[in-house]
Amino acid sequence: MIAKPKILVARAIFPEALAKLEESFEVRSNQADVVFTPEELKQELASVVGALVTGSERIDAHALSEAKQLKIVANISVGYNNFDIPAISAAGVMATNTPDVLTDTTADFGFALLMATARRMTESEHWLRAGSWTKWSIVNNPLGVDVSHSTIGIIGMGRIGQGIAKRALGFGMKVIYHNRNRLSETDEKTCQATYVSKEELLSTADHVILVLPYTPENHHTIGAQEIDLMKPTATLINIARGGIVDDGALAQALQTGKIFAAGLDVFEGEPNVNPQLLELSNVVLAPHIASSTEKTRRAMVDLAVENLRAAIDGKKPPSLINAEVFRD
Ligand code: 8YV
Repeated sequence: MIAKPKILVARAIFPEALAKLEESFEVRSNQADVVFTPEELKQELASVVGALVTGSERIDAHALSEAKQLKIVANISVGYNNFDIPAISAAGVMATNTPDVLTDTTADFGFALLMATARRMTESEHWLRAGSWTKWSIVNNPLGVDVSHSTIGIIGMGRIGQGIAKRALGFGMKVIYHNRNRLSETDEKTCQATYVSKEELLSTADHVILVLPYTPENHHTIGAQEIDLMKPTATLINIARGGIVDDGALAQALQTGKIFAAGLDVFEGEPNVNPQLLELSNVVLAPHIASSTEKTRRAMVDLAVENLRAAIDGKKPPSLINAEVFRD
C-alpha cells in the first residue's frame, strides 16, 4: 500500500473537514487548538508535504529551515501578513490564501461594527444591565452619531472595502476612499466612491473605516497625528489588522474626546488588548471575528483544502500568492 502524504493542520478545524482530509492524508491535527511556538512549528513542518495554517502561525525562514518536503502553506485567511513571502518562495514552497469567500461576511461585520460604534450599542447594553435605565429620556441616555447620510471614508479599497462602499450607498452615505492605487473608473462608478488624499479623508469623513492589508509600510497608518486631523464627532473602525492603528495613541484620543468613538476587531499584539482600551466606554471591542460565521469559516477551510490538494497533486492552487514558485 502506498503511504498517504503527510500534512499538518496547525489549528482546530471543523471535524467533518478533518475527517475528509484523513481519507487522503496522514494528518497531524491540532484539535486542542493550542498555538505552536515557533520552535514547535518548525518541527511540525519538517515532516509534512503541506500545511493548513492561520494568522497565528508565522511562516518564515526559521519555520521552513527543516521543511525539506513541504510544497504548500495554505493560509485559512485572506490576509497573509503571517507569511514572509520572499522566504517562502526562496524555499520553493507555494503560499495560498482564501480571498472572495469571506468578502461579504467581512464587509457585513465592518458595517455592524460601524453601526454599533456610532450608536453606542455595547455601551448602552452595559448601561441597561447595570440598572442605569430607570426612565426613558430625551437627553439622559447614550446619544450617538448618525450613520445614514453621513460621509464614510474607506482606507483600503480592495474587495472588502468595495463591499463596505456598496453597503454604505444603501444608507445614503457619501463615499470617499483612499487606496495605494486608484480604482478603475468603472469600479469607482459602481461604488459611487470619490478618491481623496489620506489627509482629506481623515478631515472630512464622519466615519473612517480601515480595510487595508498589513505591510511594514502600513504600520501605524493611523497614529496621533492622523487622529488629530479627524473630526471630534468622528468614529474610527479597524477591521484590517492590528498594527495599522497605534492603539496607545487611539486610547489616548478616545480618553480625551479627540474623536467620538472607535470600533476595533483587531489589535496590536492580539489576543492581548491594550489595557487602556479595556477601560474606555467609547470603544466597541471584538475578538477578530469579522469573517466568523459558520458558513464563511467552512468556506475558508474548504478553499484552503482545495489549495492544498492542488499543490500536492502538482496542480496550480486556485489562490496562489507566489506564482513564480509554480512549475507545470
Ligand atoms: C481570519 C482574517 O479569520 O482572513 C483574514 O485576513 O483576518 C480573518 O478572516 C484570521 O486571520 C484567521 O487566520
